[in-house]
Amino acid sequence: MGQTRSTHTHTHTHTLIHYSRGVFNQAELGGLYKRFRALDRGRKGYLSGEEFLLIPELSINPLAQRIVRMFEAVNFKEFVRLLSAFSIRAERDNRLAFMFAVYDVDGDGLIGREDMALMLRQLAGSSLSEEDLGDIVTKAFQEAGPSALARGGLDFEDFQAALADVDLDPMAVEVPREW
Ligand SMILES: [Ca+2]
Repeated sequence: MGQTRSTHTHTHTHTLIHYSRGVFNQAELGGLYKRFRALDRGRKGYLSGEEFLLIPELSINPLAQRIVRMFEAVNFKEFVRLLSAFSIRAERDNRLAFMFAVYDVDGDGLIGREDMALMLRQLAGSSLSEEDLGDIVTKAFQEAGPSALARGGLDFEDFQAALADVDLDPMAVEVPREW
């Protein structure tokens, strides 16, 4: 890569640290910016889904496909926010909130039957029959409890409770300090 003029101003960096919810420091943001520029073919100022998945640490993550659908184009701010939510250093509730947003496919604030069916279909592809799919979703709802059943989906509190004992670290993607 040739040396390019940095567009970072001091204020901009502070905004970005805030945007990463304090997960990344200034030096790490500088590294991320270099990586972003290297992935951004043609200097568009954003990454396509395909370019985003060129990050090896992300391409092996099961959530990455879904995220690419959420963001057809990822600008640098979104890039920072996404990678910070994936970090092992992110606060648990921030990571859960991010996962919740990913699973709430239609964005209505509940993880409902349709959301689950869509997720499962994306993850399992055609290997899952409609009947199997229905069984899995029904079982998940029964386990989520009567309030979720009555509401027609898991809200964020249900989701937090359902994952209370789950270690999120295996789902984390740690960004290397040096790219
Ligand atoms: Ca939903």
